[in-house]
Amino acid sequence: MPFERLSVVVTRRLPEAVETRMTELFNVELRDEDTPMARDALAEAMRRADILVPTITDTIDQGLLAQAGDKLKLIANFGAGVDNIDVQTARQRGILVSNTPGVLTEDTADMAMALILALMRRIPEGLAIMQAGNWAGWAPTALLGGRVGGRRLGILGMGRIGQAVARRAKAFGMQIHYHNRKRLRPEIETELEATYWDSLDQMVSRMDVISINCPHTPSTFHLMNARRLKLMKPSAVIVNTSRGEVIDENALTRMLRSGEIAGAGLDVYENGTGINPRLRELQNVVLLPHMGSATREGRAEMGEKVIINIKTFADGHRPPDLVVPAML
Ligand code: 8YV
Repeated sequence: MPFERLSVVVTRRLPEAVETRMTELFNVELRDEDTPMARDALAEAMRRADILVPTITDTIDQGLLAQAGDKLKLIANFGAGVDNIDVQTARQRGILVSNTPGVLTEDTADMAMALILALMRRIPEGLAIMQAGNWAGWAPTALLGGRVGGRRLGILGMGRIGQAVARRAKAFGMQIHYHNRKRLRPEIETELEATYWDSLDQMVSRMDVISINCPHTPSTFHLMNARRLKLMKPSAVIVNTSRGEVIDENALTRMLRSGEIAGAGLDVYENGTGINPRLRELQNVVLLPHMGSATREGRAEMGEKVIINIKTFADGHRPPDLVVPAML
């Protein structure tokens, strides 16, 4: 199939350079508006496209896949996480799914570290005082945070991003602990000076900081449920740069309000933009609008990955970043 003829539908505005390159290579339909595509428009796009390029704001479930046209052969997700796509059903219908792993690892890990620092050193509170013109000058007891060095960091999900968080945290003098489906190779554990915990419960109960770095799958949904959150030390904080669904947001909010957990740094939320309003009222949280991978460089590289996946597929080969249900 010559790829010039392939019709590609992109559901969101992408960086200009990515859109330009796609226009040169494919018969591409781009969006003018930068809003999530409505479900009926998405269904329509899936009927007329050979290849769909969605993002996290498109939920491609069984219902939509059932309406897809025979033409649709590849869903080349602009994003690493694929929990917005029913990969299993897509596969059953002969539709391949690819993603963009690897290129947002370092940026996301930077943001996890930024959240840890912001929380522990109370940066948003300091900023708020300065912006309100309320600074009365230095005081020995003002805005005291906790020292980051020496604290125990428990990383939940020690894939590429988890390991990148570990490298950064180690440089800040933190002690690295982790829980993962699979234990890391000994040489990586040695390099990161990381302690493996087979029992997530035991790890959670002993950490000063928890960082969520696992993908959202049926088995990680609410992995940090009310029972596990209760195991955290009252002085501990939790950061999440992965997916909101891994934490029971309502339970977390309750415990932050009651002081059972000291703080939370969140870049992602259980129900997208529908954030628990009580969470927004709290002082001991740092809330960001899912910007962990939002660098110009990262977005350009994500675009390149999408293009390579499409081109490789069009050339009759397996896309390099093919997602197979067994990986999930
Ligand atoms: C992306 C992300 O920006 O790639 C991911 O999995 O979480 C984000 O940082 C987003 O998913 C784009 O679709």
